[in-house]
Amino acid sequence: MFSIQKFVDRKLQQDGMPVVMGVLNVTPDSFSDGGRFVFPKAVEARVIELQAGGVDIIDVGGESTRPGAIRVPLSEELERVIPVVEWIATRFDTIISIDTYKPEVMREAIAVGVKIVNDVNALCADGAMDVVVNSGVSVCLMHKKGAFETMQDSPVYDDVQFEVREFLLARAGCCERAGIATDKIILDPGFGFGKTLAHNKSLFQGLDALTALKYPILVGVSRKRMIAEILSSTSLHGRINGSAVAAVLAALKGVNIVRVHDVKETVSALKVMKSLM
Ligand code: 8Y4
Repeated sequence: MFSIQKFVDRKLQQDGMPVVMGVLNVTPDSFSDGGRFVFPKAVEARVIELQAGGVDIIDVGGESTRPGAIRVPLSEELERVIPVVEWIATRFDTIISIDTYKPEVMREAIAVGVKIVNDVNALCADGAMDVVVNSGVSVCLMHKKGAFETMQDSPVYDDVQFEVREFLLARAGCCERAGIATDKIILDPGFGFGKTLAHNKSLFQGLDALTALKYPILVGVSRKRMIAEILSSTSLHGRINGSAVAAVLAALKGVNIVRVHDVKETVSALKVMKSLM
């Protein structure tokens, strides 16, 4: 059975760099011209782009978890992501993760080939933990503060590094007691999820304390508002370059998995890092 710990260890040993998780958004607005969902052509093109860029894990998501995004009913999320997961799994041997917090979506996605559940809600939904325990897949537990709708309304922490680390270790402990193997748990500080730029900076600086733990660490900063805020620019070009720099810095801090939109650019940056460091 697939173990994310073994996967990241092998990647580091063979290529000297972290695992690259590429984002595959399956939402009508990301793949259509005016609301009409286009499959498989647009999805196929994106998967081929991710493959050509050197992706290790494809993260399939059908509901935007951005602050203020519209929630998607279960039936629609299933209709969006399950055919896509099945399609990728039958054509490529790339590891697939499913970005969802809904146990029903997890279960159906696992049935068609998903090996990692990427849950921004850290398996807190009723039944979510059971699905992962019973299927033996790996899981990414992410920290977020507050509910999706309100998490960016001036979040406050006493000590953001401490609070995030304690939350993640508590969730990992819960998962292990429920029967999830240690080598199948990924931790993620959740950049931008209930955090100001100052919180995100503090968490990034404190990444060493997370990578010293026994779990693989995943970082997702790609194209996020924190990058735009640092650059005082929302241009795509700036966000792509800024994100690649952040991925390299995360790798130098020992981060095992980077979740990115721009796989080709990230892999190039990591190759330069590996060669020169
Ligand atoms: C432009 C495009 C600007 C996308 C912002 C965004 C994480 C995650 C997301 C993360 C893990 C996003 C699903 C937010 N972020 N999963 N998911 N870690 N594990 N925003 O940081 O990409 S969605």
